[in-house]
Amino acid sequence: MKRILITGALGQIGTELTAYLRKQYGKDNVIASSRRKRGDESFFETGPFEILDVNDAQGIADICKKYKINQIIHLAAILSAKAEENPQQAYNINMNGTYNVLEVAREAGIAVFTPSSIAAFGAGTPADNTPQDTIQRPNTMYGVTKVAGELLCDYYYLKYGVDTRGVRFPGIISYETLPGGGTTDYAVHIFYEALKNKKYSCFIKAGTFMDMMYMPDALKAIHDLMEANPEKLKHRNAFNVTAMSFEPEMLAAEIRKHIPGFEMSYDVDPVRQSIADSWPNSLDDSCAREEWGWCPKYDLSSMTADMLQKLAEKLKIKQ
Ligand code: AKB
Repeated sequence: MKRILITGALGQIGTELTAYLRKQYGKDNVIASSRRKRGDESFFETGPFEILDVNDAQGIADICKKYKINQIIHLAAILSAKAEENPQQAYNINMNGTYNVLEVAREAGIAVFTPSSIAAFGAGTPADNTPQDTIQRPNTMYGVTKVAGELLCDYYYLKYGVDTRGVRFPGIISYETLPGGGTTDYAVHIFYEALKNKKYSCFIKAGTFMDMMYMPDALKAIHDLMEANPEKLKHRNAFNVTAMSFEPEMLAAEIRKHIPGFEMSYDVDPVRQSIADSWPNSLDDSCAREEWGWCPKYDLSSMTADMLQKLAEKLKIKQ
């Protein structure tokens, strides 16, 4: 029986992953955790919740013991743009948090999923169709912690046999919980502004391509990788995964098919722009497809249609 602990469960991925996994494995088998209680109160009525700071190794161990956890999905992290505001804090949470989770997993024989990111690549990486195995020299603190996290997870698997697994996520687009502090966040904000005001001022320059994925595919990626046959996993901790690659004008044009008067302007943020410029334009995710059957369902057009419909329902806006 699966007994899963999710760290960072109140974040963009965590809130939806908690509900998704509770449907699969039963509500009492998925323990949500976060540094503090915030957001929608109804979330806390859907199943077990614990206050947990990933810098508190003993706290992680205690919760794992209390609930007989056999899988940790370690989502707690500071994202790229926020990490550049306070690199020391980002190092502490992203690096030491991952180390603490791995140490508890080693001692208690727990499997671990840790998301890496397109941020694990840098300016020297081939930008188009970025290969699975290639140069990784990121120049952001977030990227540094993601590469180190990939390597640390490999180490715990090779040295101690901890069942570590992970993917390099692109920007995730969703309507339940807003992302916080990422470079790809424009691709979420744009939908809110399009529906509310029919215009959006974008902080990323036109022509800047990045990989993206709609939330239902991201949830399925985590689930499917954790259920995959371990014997087939050659790249267990850092699978390239993607669903689409676009630049802001392409997204705006797609939104205009549903909201004809939508206007896009630009107020480029130099910090987030330079991060985006250092990331790939598009990933090659063939290893994930071959090794565990990765196959996303949503492309730019189906994601945009679904996102506008679901977000309009949520915001109670008539289209
Ligand atoms: C970010 O923009 O920081 C994240 C990511 C791509 O890891 N969404």
